Amino acid sequence: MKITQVKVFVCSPGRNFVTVKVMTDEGIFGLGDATLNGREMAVVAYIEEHVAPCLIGRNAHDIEDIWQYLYKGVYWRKGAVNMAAIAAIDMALWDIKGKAANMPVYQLLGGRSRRGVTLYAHASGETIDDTLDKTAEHIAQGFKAVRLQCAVPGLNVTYGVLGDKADYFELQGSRPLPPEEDWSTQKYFNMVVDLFKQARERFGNDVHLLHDVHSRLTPIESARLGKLLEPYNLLFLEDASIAENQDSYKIIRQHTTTPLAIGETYNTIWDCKDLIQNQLIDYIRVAATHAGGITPLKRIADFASIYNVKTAPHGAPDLSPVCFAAHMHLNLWAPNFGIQEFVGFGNEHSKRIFKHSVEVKDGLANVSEAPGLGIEFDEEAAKEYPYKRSYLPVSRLEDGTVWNW
Ligand code: GCO
Ligand code: MG
Repeated sequence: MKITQVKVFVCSPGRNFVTVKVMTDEGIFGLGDATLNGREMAVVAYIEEHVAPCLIGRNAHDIEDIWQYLYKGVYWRKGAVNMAAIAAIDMALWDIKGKAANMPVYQLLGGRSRRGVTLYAHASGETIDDTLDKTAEHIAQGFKAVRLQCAVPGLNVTYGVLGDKADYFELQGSRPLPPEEDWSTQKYFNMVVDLFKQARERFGNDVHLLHDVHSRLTPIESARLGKLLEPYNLLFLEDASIAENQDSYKIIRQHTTTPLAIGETYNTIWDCKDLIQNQLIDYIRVAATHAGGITPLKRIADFASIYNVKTAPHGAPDLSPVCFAAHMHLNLWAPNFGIQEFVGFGNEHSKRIFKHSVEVKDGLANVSEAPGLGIEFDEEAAKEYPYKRSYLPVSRLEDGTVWNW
């Protein structure tokens, strides 16, 4: 089965998505997600100019060979733009193989390891009460795990929070230049410990609670937060500190038993090899779209399983439903799957473009038996939502110093 064409689409039904369609001479095509939030057009140019011409005429069944060709052949290796491009091609080829075999992709990966995929929902509020009310709504809907984010009193904007304190990440669409957010670790600490204390008082110990620090703390501050949160039994504390220096997580690990998760920005296994091998984390959050697709995620999951590290794929709204579908198949298969982040299936515009086969019931997700990834993309509808330049925010400390985002 020969690849005849690689098409790239950019649409913005509320936020930008880059979707790749790989066509073959047998009429079967596959879909992939190449969305790199805030740098979308770099990936579009990369695929159209540098990747697509190399694929024409290749056998669409040679997933591994094509992955190695694109990864090793580029010479420069790694990098967010390169790996998002490889990811989209890889997902599309798995989609094609599944359609050709008339099987859902999870069957090709090795079959089902579980009844369904446990999801965690987002509860974000302007006050602790507001956040807890939203948590209660998710629990009432059947979710067994909820991520809690709350506005920090005294700051203008807080990551993950909407309303008057709107977090610019969530409201993509009208940010032609990067907005700026302020940060104070001192003010944050006062709020966050209270948030989880009250959450446990109100909801008891059965529900899983999670929290994303978005890399705002130094390792010793993360260690302190992990210790302070121990009584509230989090499923995990996400992105406590940046781990460009993977050894720095030893500091956090030496001080706390709060489970740690990281990895949503990682492009390859090399970004997390030491974290996994030294058992410095408990959950690895690499996403198919940003780490080269299904092929390397399967490899990372197997490697992580040796060290008791579970998978918890990134599931923010800037990963398209095509990526979510890819994660669903990996999650159904991976013996060491942990939990999947879930923010719903997008707005009404997005739902017109992407038609998926995922069903959610009582906080558990499942795919249909549709062959391939089980996702459809409406090219005509996508044309109604043209690309809009939009950036992620930049974070600064109160004295103006640029900080981690
Ligand atoms: C998450 C993430 C997102 C990211 C976003 C950046 O855990 O869901 O931290 O909120 O900020 O994906 O594009
Ligand atoms: Mg995160």
